[in-house]
Amino acid sequence: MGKKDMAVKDHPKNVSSKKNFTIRLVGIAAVVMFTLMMLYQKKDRVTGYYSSYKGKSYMDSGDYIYPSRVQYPRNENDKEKAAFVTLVRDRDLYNLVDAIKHVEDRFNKNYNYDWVFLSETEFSQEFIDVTTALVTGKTKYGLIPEAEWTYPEWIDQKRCAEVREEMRKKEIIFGDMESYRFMCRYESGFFYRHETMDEYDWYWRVEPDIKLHCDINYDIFKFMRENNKKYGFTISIHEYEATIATLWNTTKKFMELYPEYLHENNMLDFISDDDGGSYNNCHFWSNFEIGALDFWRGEAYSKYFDFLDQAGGFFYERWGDAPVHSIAAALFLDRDEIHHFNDLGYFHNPFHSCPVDDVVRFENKCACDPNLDFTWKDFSCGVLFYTVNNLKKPDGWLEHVS
Ligand SMILES: Nc1nc2c(ncn2[C@@H]2O[C@H](COP(=O)(O)OP(=O)(O)OP(=O)(O)O)[C@@H](O)[C@H]2O)c(=O)[nH]1
Ligand SMILES: [Mg+2]
Repeated sequence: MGKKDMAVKDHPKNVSSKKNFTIRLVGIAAVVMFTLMMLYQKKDRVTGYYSSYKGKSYMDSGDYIYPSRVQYPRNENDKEKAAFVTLVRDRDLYNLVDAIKHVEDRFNKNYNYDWVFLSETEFSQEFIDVTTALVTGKTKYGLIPEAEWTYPEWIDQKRCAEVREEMRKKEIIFGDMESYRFMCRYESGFFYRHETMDEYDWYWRVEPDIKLHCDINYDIFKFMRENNKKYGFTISIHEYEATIATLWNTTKKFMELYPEYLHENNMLDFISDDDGGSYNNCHFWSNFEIGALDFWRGEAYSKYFDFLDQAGGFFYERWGDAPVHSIAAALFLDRDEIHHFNDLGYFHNPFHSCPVDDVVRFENKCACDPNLDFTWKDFSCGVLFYTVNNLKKPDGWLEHVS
């Protein structure tokens, strides 16, 4: 190409007309594409074929304002040090298989996290074979040390038996069961110390007979870490008062002794309606938990658990791990470290969590009836959680309060 040709080609007039032509071309292409899209959608409607939800994603915080104040992870290459953990009896294997399959199909088949099974008796080969076949990550089977599934030496076992008999007469739920008490104490103070859990920073507790109603399209452990969350729940509820008669007074004594463990941005207003005078019985339902193990392993919670254990309420009453974990999380964590998963869809008899927001439900292919969602109902503590934390409730939540 000669000097003259170049001069003609680069003349300002030619450059500008070329630019105009390009703009026009892009404009025409956009109109054609839009028309084709409209025709395609129309054709879908007319013939009755609908494809999956393709609208705005609730995970895209720029476009979609609910839920607020969290970011969904983008980089999913490297895994977190995390595992599922299930305390279960060998004989409950076939109540557990469906729960595992739900979690695998809805989440773990894409992430392959490990799964730890714990029990006070050895697991059978059948249990090991069946669960290993179902889990896409590594499976581990832990035997609970005898000392952690029995009465501590300072507990008066005769008094325990009397309490169980009294609770049986009063028909207090699980009140007559000894094994239930060992279970609650173990979930409160020991599962995170089992040697099979040593290599992990995060856990997700799974119980037999639960269901996950929705796909989870992001790495939920990464979500916890990237958003500085330490404790995640799906359902919150009021505890039966008769099972925890002295739990709050014992907790108050602990707070007087160790005021330094109370976080300055704690969530006392979620567990007490009178600034700590009494417990309102609100707790996170601990059959589902996703959390940071370092919180339970840390100084504040370790001291708190030991204090409760000395008081004996796991046996002389029937303290559940749910109120114990919840009170600790509400007092010792920053309130912003606690997260309500409103997008998973969850079932543990008899309550459902089912996103009432259509976008969340459609995007995650939730197979549940939003009218059954427990979150906004009276016996739940969901409304209180959103209110005290100044969180935006989903559109239409008021239609689901009763
Ligand atoms: N290994 C073992 N696990 C137990 C025992 N009792 C309960 N668990 C487990 O502890 C967890 C809680 O027990 P659940 O019986 O589900 O208690 P719950 O959720 O309060 O009550 P329901 O589910 O309504 O029966 C579950 O993961 C059970 O598998 C026990 O004696 N031994
Ligand atoms: Mg259960």
